[in-house]
Amino acid sequence: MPQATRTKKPDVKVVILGDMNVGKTSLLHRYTERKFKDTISTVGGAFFMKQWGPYNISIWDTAGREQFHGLGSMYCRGAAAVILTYDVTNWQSLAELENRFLSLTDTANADCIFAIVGNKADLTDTRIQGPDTDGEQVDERQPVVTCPTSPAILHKQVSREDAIALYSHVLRYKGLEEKACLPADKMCFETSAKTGYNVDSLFESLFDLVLPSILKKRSEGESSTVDLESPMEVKTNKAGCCS
Ligand SMILES: Nc1nc2c(ncn2[C@@H]2O[C@H](COP(=O)(O)OP(=O)(O)OP(=O)(O)O)[C@@H](O)[C@H]2O)c(=O)[nH]1
Ligand SMILES: [Mg+2]
Repeated sequence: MPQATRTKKPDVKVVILGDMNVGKTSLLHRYTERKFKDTISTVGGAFFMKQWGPYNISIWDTAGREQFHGLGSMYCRGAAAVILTYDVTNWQSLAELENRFLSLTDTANADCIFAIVGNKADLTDTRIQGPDTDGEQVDERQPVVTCPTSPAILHKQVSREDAIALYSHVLRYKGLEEKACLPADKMCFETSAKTGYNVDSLFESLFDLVLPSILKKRSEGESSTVDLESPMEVKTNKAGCCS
């Protein structure tokens, strides 16, 4: 974050949602700090500001734990994009997106863009276990070769087709015509916060896609200010209210 800039107006908001432990915070760390580091389960939420060309994008990390569920719709208010994140080794984490998280996006912008993201892809595919696979395309036709030092391969519980089906469901839930929306192919990602695989590609594709939303908002003259000197971390008390 540039030291010289005391305050910045976020032009647009991107929110990361998903069950606990799917790797939301790790994805944000990977993108913003270029590393995979230890995390503790998020309390409430926290945001990061990203400068994208002349625009400022706030990216909101949210808590997946059920006790913070009530806060989700508050974080989604006015969002231009929502990243619905699951863990490719955990079927339930995909189901939770539909059962628990989708309704939280009711407060997002009417033209909100949705990305479906299957994280922890390194656990199911040795081709993306290397440390420098950021953004690389893995050739699905190549055989998976397990090298003796690779971590064990886990069963992939969620296929890309499952993710695409969820994307269609999201569009139906929003009352949108599939043909008029961004194609599932473009909006379903598999990532690894651990190796960096596809992480830049995810965030940067979304940033490009929300640009029209920024221009629209600017033309409507909306604004809000965030003080970047005291990065905000919203904590909650036991009752789940902001403290
Ligand atoms: N192998 C692997 N582990 C990951 C990956 N991303 C996250 N993890 C691990 O998964 C655990 C949870 O990661 P977090 O980023 O804290 O998950 P979260 O979704 O932010 O969880 P909450 O804050 O509780 O909602 C940690 O032990 C991470 O190290 C990944 O891409 N690959
Ligand atoms: Mg977290």
